[in-house]
Formats: sequence, C-alpha cells, structure tokens
Amino acid sequence: MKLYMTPGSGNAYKVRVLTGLINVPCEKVYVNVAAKEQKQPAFLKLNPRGEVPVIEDGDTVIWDSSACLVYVARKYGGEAWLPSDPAQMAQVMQWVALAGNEIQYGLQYTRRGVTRGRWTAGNLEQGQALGRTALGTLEGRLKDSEWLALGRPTIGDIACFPYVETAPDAKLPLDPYPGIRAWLARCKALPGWPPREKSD
Ligand SMILES: N[C@@H](CCC(=O)N[C@@H](CS)C(=O)NCC(=O)O)C(=O)O
Repeated sequence: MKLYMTPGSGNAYKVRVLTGLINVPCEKVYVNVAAKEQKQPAFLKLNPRGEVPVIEDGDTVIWDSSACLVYVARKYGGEAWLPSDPAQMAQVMQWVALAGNEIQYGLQYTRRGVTRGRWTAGNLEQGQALGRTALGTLEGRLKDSEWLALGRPTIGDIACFPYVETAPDAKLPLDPYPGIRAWLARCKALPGWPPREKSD
C-alpha cells in the first residue's frame, strides 16, 4: 500500500498511526505541497480535492483521512478498530465525524491560521469557538472513559488525536482538559504508535 503524504500532515499521520498499530506495510510517497504538486493534474486524478492523504492499494485509491481509516481498519484490522456490528460501527463513526467537522474546521484550520497566517474558514474567534466545542465534547467523554468508543482504542481515537494534540498551537491550551491530556498519553503508549515526522 502507498500513502501519499507530507511529513507535517496531521491527516496523513492518522493513516500512519493505524498502519503502525496493525503493522501493515506502507510505502510513503511524499507530495511537494510547497510546489503545489497536490493541485497538479496527475495528483488530482488520485484526489479531486487536491489534498493529502491518499492511499493506493493495488487498484483501490482512497482519499480523505476518515475514508482511509475506514478502508484500512476494515480491510486489514479485522473487528478490532472498526467493528462490523451496526451499533458499534456507528459509535466509532460518531468520533470520526467529530474529527471531520469541529476538529478540522476548529482546531486544524485555526492552527493553520495562527501558525501560517492562512485563514480559509472564518477568523480566530470563530475557529476557536468550534475548537472549544470539539474539546468540550471530548472532555465530557474522556473525564470518565479511557477511550472514545467501545471501551477500547478504535479509529475514533486515531481520527481525533492529531489536531487535538496540537490544539495549543491554535491558542487553545489543554490545561482545562485533564481527561484529554491523559487520553493523549494513553494513545501514544499503544504498542506500534509511530512518532510524528514533523508538525507543521
Ligand atoms: N478532510 C481532509 C482534509 C485533508 C487536509 O486538510 N489535507 C491537508 C494536509 S493536512 C492538505 O493536503 N493541504 C494542502 C492543500 O490544501 O492544498 C482529510 O481528512 O483528509
């Protein structure tokens, strides 16, 4: 399997985490975002949205980190990371949905605005408000649960992790969220959890 990524992409990191945890060989293909390679016709054939991550597994091409997690979990992870039982699957996907909404538009985009001056969806206050919704939702769960769903680690935890860990870069310190801080440490202690290459 190939993973198209950049060293600093939190969304690509999600896929690296899952393939690391379940020990699926994964060849990294670095995309030159500074040169806008992700917007060139060759890459747009893989992902019409012009973003990383993308995975290519034989003839199967999947874009979007949430979709990549679903694919890898169901194809290579058995029932462990995204079970096929409808209620259990939906309970995991609730958290994957939080990652694709409040976490992306609140924590990821606000961090990008603060650190790179690139504001694509609102201003600091709007982004931080969404980010606080994400953090409050997570803290409500994690103050008395070790994991987000099913009492064990799933792709819900992996999807939420990267931009929650970097929330302080969006000027949202994690001091008021002890449940989240303990969960971040618990995630990183899982056997096979890979380090970030870089965080930009
Ligand atoms: N919803 C998408 C977001 C992907 C995304 O934001 N990718 C960033 C890197 S983390 C990217 O490719 N940025 C380059 C660009 O937008 O041109 C996902 O979850 O995969």
